[in-house]
Amino acid sequence: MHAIDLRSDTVTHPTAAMRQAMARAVVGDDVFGEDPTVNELEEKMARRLGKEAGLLVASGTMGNLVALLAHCGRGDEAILGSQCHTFIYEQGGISALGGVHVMPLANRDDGTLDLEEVEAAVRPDDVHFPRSRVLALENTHNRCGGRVLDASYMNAAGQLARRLGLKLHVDGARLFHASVALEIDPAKLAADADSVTVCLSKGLAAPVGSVVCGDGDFVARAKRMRKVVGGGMRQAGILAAAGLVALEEMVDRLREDHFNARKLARGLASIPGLSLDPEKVETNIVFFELEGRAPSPQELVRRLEARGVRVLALGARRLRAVTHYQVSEADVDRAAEAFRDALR
Ligand code: TLP
Repeated sequence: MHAIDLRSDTVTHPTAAMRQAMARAVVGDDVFGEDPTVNELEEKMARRLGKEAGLLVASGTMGNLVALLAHCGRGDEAILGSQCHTFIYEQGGISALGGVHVMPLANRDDGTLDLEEVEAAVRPDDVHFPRSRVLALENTHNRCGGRVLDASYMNAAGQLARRLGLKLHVDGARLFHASVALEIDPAKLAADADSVTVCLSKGLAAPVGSVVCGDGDFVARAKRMRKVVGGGMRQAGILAAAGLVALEEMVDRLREDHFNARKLARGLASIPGLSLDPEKVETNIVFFELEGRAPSPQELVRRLEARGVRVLALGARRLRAVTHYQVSEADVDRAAEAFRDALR
């Protein structure tokens, strides 16, 4: 029986249509701006998000890095969530490589930041302080359980950022998951952002790549940053070809992943020793905690592995399961049974 890999949606393999498109892709040197397939992907993604321009980058991490470095100079400050990917999982790259100071604020349960706290965190103009330059949000919010930040919150955050003279960056690694969950145009979620990173290689199943979108001046600055971190790729149309298929064929089906995640969450919630609220599972990410006499997360991971199910331990008592293209409804039922058996 095949293994059910719920560690992340990054484990998805390219579809047959992607592999065909990659084989046929027309390419050129993208550092010269001459790869027609890259240009097409960047234009289509920008249009889809209601932005002027796009930039293909190697990863979500690189997308956030080049976007934030395009907004900030050395000694500037980024206000962001203490649970966000950029703060926790990107090696502090904006500080290490770009000299950008960070002001982390506690994320609320639903992935949002309290906008009053954001306002209070903005530095006065004083030689003692860094300059507050950008507000960064994450949608969906990974460590807050794939929660969705809705259009009215994004709009309020955008209005506040403009009033305070901050740029708004959105780590939309899973922005399409949010738009599908809310049943709204992704451009509505991105409307107030000065920049957005969207990933092709998570739930959309492309092998490599993210696209950063914003206005033309922003993208020109981000492109310089991409080059200096060694991210200028040559015949990247091979990758962009898969990205175009991802954009055209893989977005609407995300609702299946959301359905499966909710189903998995209900299954897990009924197992003694596991604690979670399935009603809070809005997209494809399910976080849960071990309670009582349950084993350690690492021990549970081992027991599940022996039963053909893979999940990630992401805290002292926390684990994560993520649904995606390669996980069917039947797999989710089987995974819940494996949990039950592993915790018996
Ligand atoms: N997240 C990965 C791990 O790094 C945790 C995962 O398995 O979920 N923003 C968000 C919100 C992300 O979840 C991730 C990847 C990234 C950015 C970075 O993307 P990559 O891995 O392409 O650099």
